[in-house]
Amino acid sequence: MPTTPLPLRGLDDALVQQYHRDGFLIIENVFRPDEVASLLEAVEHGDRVAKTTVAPKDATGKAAKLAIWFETGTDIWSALSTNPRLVNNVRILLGEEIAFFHGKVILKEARTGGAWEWHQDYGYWYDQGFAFPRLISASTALDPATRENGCLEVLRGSHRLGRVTHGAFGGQTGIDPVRIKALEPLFERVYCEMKPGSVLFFHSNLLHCSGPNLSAKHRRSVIMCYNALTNPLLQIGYKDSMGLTSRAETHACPVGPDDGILRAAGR
Ligand SMILES: O=C(O)CCC(=O)C(=O)O
Repeated sequence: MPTTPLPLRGLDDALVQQYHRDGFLIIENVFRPDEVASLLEAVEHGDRVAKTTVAPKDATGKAAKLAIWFETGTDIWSALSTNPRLVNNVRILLGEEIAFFHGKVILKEARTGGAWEWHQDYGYWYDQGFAFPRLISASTALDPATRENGCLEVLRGSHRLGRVTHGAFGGQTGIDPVRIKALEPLFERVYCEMKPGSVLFFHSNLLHCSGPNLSAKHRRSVIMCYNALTNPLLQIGYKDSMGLTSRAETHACPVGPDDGILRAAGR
């Protein structure tokens, strides 16, 4: 699908309108090859991914592996989550100041990577207590993302449905497949094929899924999620499967230096 190179100073009004219409936006060349190489090095050899990887099963029993964390820290992942090319553009898209929520690396490895069932991120985050769906995810491709290796699939404009009920389907939290079948003809299904360094910004109510990776090529990506700074996290007694309550920073996400990723990698 056609994508857009990042305008020098950030997203312009036409791209913001496109985001509000479609619920997502793919921007090419946000990160350079040396930055992507540094992030992949940290995926393969860094502590953060090694220590935070979990592997929920998909409907067929394949592991949908991801590493997930809730604090910014001081490493290369912190440099990515505070990079102005993400933070400032998320601020522009949400139209308000933002706080860091969490980061995660999707590890969809060759031949073994599991699927993600149809869901909205706010289907999960509503239950965690976020009062409004004023949250955005920014997914950066680290490997080429293609239909063959299980790229993200979205229903264009589906964020306008509002939050849809989620339940336990296919071993994951997701939307009832019967409802998805009925909803799908209302929207265009878009396969988000992306080059490394491209970023997909998407609304927390956008319906999305991704297939298994049956190909010989890895599909790894890193997703930074941000909450509007004034979006309350309600204390409603939510606990995750490990008994932990939900967390989100309560201060504005810092804006780091543009070359922070390379600096953190010692390049
Ligand atoms: O990137 C993927 O394959 C799935 C990620 C996803 O669905 C999510 O983070 O909500």
